[in-house]
Amino acid sequence: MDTLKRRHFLASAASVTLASAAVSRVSMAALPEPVVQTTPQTQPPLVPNTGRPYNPVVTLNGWTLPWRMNQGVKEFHLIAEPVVREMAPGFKAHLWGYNGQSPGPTIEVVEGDKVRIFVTNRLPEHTSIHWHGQRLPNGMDGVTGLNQPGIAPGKTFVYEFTARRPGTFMYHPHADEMTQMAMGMMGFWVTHPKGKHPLIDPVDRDFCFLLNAYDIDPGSYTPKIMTMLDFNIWSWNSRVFPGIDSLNVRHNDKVRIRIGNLTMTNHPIHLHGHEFLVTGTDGGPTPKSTRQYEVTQDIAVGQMRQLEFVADEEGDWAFHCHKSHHTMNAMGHKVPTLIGVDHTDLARRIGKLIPDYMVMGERGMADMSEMEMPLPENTAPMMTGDGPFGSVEMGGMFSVLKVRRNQKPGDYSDPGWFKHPAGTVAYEWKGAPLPMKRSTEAGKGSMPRQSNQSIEVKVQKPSHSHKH
Ligand SMILES: [Cu+2]
Repeated sequence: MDTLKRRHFLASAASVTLASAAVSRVSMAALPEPVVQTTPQTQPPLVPNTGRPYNPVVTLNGWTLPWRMNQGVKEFHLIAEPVVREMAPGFKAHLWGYNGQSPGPTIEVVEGDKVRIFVTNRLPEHTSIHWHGQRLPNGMDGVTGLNQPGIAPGKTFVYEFTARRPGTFMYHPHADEMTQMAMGMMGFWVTHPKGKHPLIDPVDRDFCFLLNAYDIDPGSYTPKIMTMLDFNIWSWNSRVFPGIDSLNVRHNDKVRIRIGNLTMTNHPIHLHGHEFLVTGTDGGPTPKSTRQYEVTQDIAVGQMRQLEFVADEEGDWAFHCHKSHHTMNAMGHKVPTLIGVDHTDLARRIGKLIPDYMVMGERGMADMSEMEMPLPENTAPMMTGDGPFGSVEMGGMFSVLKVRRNQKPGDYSDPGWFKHPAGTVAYEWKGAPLPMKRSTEAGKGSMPRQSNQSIEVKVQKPSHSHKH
């Protein structure tokens, strides 16, 4: 994990952490050193070297958060902060996330683990974390105002609970949720079973990602947080095709894909070339008697699903949301041109009027120098992706399952395009065209044709006289 950059900020944060009454309850020398990830590339599985063993997951275009063991408790440190996320090559977004990225790192624990999560808030407003789907003490559920006060900017809170049931979970703020989730604050959580489980099979590859959505006009960087339905960026782990890494597996691998939906609409996720079983839902592993083979699984808002299959067909198989508008990138028409807007000067001038004003993403980041660079239009093409046969004409929630005989166990690298055996690719018909002949039987049966005259259909458009 040499791409992980460790950030030392304990000295500057010391006054902050000591000021928190919650932290002082925990007997410890210091907070766990926060680990920050700077690349959006899929990181290899984090094989556990402390605590109970398990078979780690691979987070698509993401990573798993390392922990430290403290007297039998697994300790994690999440930093809620503004981040710059490359959503696809040439397209960056100013989001809010955790530990350098949106979504935040995946948290992996084992059933029965005692877990302590430190959450430091570096956002300009209060936050909290709700551990979506977990059994835990009510005061650890993270709903601001209901279960705890919000975590003020600069403060650190501690969440402690035992991961009681194995399964697929998520985490996200429960404070100014509309803003903070629209800005990208969310993460994945996997609780592995301790030992053999009758309903949880061991797999060779275990992938996970979140469905998320943004409204970012082409040429701008920050999501519009008031959008309720009309999003234009449909992403997996805050990446859009062709920025989403392929899922690379070995032929005949048993594969599990865990998906959580934190958008505002449902997504029918469709896999080509294989049938899968839904082996897990929000409530944990599904009873075997309820499992049936599917090629599409609808995932509703707030739901998690586990899809499992044996990858026994070689090739490059499309894997995508089946809503065709969700496999496209930004389609904005009323686009304000922000290219060339000098945010540095804007911030300085507004700062005279509002002393605390800051441009999104300013705190703790070097984005201002980036803004002064000459920028190309910051967006991803609506339909794009160069495949071996031309443009794939996709965007958004689209990736490829690559099944290869020579993919080594544990190797997640991209094997390149599939080399089709001779005679197995659709081809153009080069023979004589078939004669076209119209049927003379039309109109028979229960609905006989009345006359040979053609019927004209008049379309009356609604008038626009009323004012909006
Ligand atoms: Cu969709």
